[in-house]
Amino acid sequence: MAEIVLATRNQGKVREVKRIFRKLLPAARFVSLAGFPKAREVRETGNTLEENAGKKARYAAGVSGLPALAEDSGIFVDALGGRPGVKSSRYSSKGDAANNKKMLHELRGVPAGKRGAAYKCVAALAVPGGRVFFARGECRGKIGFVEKGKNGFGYDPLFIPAGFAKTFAELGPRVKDGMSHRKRALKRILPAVKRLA
Ligand code: ITT
Repeated sequence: MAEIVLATRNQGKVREVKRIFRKLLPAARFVSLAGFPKAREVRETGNTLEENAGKKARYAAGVSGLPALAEDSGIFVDALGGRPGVKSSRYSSKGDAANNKKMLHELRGVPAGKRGAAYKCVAALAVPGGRVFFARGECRGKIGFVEKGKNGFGYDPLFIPAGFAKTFAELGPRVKDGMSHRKRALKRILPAVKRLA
């Protein structure tokens, strides 16, 4: 099977994408974009997850000459009108810990029944000089009142998936991978990945 460039700088995503593919398609082989000296950071200027995922995948395929898989994701909070959404990684501009603090601060006084949220992910697979395939995944849940748990990354200590009473950071990788926005998007893009073989 052809090598695929994993076009992300987020180590939490790298871990999850590899873990999810180990189950979905064990033959898939990933290489890091960091191994290509010409590769630069892609500015996420799009207003949608699709735009940013497509931009990152196209750039990585161009600079590496290999098929490239990228994803753009975020957390969309009902009580915040869908924010931080596509801007989730830059919400506080000070990293994951500060993002979580800011979210708790913005949601102070919001009752349990109104703390609904969705993680969303768009995966994009670009073939050098060819087309880009897209697939979307979502996972609904709610935002807790305090950070809990040590697994995962980003907003996981705050995100309680629907049907559970614990956060993704408490539930751990098996539960998260069974239902996450990333797993759902990657499962849907699988046929396009298999056609690369
Ligand atoms: P790349 O663009 O290099 O892939 P990034 O961290 O900038 O890395 P995004 O722009 O897609 O990626 O931002 C997604 C943000 O949404 C990420 O930084 C997290 O804060 C949050 N996020 C997405 N999926 C998540 C998950 O499964 N668990 C926790 N937080 C998540």
